[in-house]
Amino acid sequence: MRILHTADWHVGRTLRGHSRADEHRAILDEIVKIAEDERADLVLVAGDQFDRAVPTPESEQIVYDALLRLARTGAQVVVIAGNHDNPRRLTAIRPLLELASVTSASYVAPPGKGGVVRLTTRSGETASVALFPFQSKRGIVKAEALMTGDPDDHQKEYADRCRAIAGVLCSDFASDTVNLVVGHLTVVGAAGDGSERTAHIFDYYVPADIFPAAAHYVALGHIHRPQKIPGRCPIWYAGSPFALDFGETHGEHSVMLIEAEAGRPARVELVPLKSGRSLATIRGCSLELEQLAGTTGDDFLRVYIEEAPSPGLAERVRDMFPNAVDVIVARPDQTGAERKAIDPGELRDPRTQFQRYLEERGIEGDALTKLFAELLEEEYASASA
Ligand SMILES: [Mn+2]
Repeated sequence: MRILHTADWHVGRTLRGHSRADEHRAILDEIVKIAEDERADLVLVAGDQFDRAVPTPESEQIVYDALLRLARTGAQVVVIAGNHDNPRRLTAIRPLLELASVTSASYVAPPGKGGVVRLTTRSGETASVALFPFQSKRGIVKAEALMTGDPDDHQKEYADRCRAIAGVLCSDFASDTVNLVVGHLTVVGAAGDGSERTAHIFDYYVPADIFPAAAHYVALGHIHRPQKIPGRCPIWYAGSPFALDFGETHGEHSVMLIEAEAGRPARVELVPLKSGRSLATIRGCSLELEQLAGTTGDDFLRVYIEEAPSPGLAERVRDMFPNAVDVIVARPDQTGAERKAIDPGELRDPRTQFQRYLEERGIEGDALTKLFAELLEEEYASASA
């Protein structure tokens, strides 16, 4: 049986207000094409299909279209809720997804109640798939307990309960089926993905050994950098399909392809994805930046301008780099710019105060000083009228 594992699409994510919908369409096209070309029998989508709990109609269209196209390749499709997805929305659409042979799970459930599904693929083989959608710590550790006691105890309680859940879900893994887990959670051993949003991700985690040796493969979502987690069976994060923010410039984006057969170890292959635009950071004074203009392709850019701020500087740099989404004026450290002793008499004049402020901040401000003086004149004029 051939299995394709993907996760963390985050459809609807924008970059400083720039839509990424076209990139999402392109990357999901690429994933559907891989499923087709590789004749995947089973596609596992391990959570965070959406970026937010209340997706736009455009995001819904992109996600559901992708799921349906994956199903139309002839593969069985399994999708679980991640922490960014709204589990109730996924539950609401579940009967419609079922019509298209897309199996979904919003919450952890006992094996007989949707927690484990048995799917027979077009190759005639049977897969037993344990579903471990995202569980908030509140779903595992009682709210009341969270208010009191030691956070380390809560972590242990969370890990212990997740272990118990995994134990029950994986208890009927048999020797004549391909045994799989799809989960959205943090498994220790996972290196940080450098994402700007990792802070809340790394609060609760489980050890890799909650997954049994009887599993052919554990398909994870939640960490955005593709990686193998050492454990008793192959455990992988597929990673996000393209760079979602400037913390994710590791450049590794992929889906996983797994070849599995009952009673034999699985073969796992990482397939790189190419459709997403890269995010790059460049820095320098405006002369140095000028040299880089036109060399950055269609990368989204974060630009650090390393010189004293002056009026219109950021705008000029934006003109040089139409794909700049972040322009930050980072003044080089002032050296030897000592603060002059303040003469109180001198500071009585607002123009002098403003001048001093500009000097202190290292801002070249002839035009600004002039404008300030004009504003001040107007103010004086209207005050005396
Ligand atoms: Mn995610």
